Amino acid sequence: MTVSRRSLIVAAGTAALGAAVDVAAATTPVRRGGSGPSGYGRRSVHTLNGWTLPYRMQGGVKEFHLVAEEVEHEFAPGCRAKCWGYNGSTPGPTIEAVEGDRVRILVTNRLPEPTSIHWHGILLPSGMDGVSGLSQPSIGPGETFAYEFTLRQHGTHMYHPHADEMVQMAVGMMGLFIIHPAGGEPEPIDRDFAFILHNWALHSGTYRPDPSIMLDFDLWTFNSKVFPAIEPLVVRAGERVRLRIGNLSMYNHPIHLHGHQFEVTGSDGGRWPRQKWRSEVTEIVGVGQTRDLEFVAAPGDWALHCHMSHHTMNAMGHGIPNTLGAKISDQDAGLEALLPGMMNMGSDGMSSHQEHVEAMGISGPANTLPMMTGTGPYGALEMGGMFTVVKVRHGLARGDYGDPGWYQAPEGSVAKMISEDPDYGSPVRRPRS
Ligand SMILES: [Cu+2]
Repeated sequence: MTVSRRSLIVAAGTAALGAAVDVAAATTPVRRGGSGPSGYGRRSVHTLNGWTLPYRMQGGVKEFHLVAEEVEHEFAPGCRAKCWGYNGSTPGPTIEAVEGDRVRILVTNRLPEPTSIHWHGILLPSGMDGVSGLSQPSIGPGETFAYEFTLRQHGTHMYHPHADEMVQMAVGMMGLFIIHPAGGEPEPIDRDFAFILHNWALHSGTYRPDPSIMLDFDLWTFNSKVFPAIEPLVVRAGERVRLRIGNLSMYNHPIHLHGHQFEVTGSDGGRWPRQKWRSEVTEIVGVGQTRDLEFVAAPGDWALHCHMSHHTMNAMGHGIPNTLGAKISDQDAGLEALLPGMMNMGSDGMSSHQEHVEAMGISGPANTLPMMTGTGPYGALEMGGMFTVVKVRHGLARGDYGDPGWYQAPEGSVAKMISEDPDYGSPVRRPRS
């Protein structure tokens, strides 16, 4: 049975936050693709590559239904895996509600092992905290548990299992839990984006993330997607934008935005008082933390990425000999005899990697993305992993998130070549000692 759009909560974009409409009971949990309006109109969070879970009103309680289950997931075209998530996706759907709401969250376990859900950062009775064995019995396979509590705060929060946590999180079980302030935003937000940082050990040629890996991951993701599959953040010039970023990976990630100084305005602890805001261009989102970043958008195409350079690459080998600067081309013939098809790389830097993969059509191992990829209006981007583009344009309609293509820079405002002579000019060098 599919849930019709009408059976979901529908509130006009102009409706006050928190104004809920009772609807006909829907008895089936909503899977990805069956998503409808979240009920918060324009103020709704835009989950990158994701969706908001609809709810239904049951006697004054907002009732949500999560299903923990295996999902088929695509990190980017050419790389798929069997992951675990909620309601057909990893991360699971975003839960949105309003400070003061009473919420009931049904959790059905369709995994082969017990699970539970911890509501990360949310103030609630101890018995609703979701720690298997400590605050509740585990939810066994096939069972449905009900969590119910009243939201006494606002802010950017998360949910994840607290049962066999290392395995269940490593294979994708997590989601965002956004609580809007009861009185609306003191500073109106025009576009409110949300994503979770994560890492995955999906070894070349395999289709199941490996939960045993602690450091050397293959994929670094925003909402379980890598560049170039992470959707761009489309914004109208002059709009106030918030990025809500959570981290349930195994690393801290310095998230860097080009072209703007953003203000860090909130965290798991809600929206900070104005005197605590600070101006940054890079903000470390630590493991288990969330951060809210706000800025007024300036026109252009602006990179948004993790500043750990390995985290903006896709699958790569570790522990291989460093050939940078080595003269090994004379050895090629001999090596070719020993290793047919072998091609040495990296002695002049790695830039040729993307060219080799794309122009020369060299395919890597099965189900493995090239280390760096993507082409912009001026050539190869040589990126992967935690990288996407904030596309700010004049004249977009409110609520239009459609990809506007590449930025048309005004005449004379793009860096350009002025000489092809390596001896050009008289640059000052530090004297040799
Ligand atoms: Cu990172």
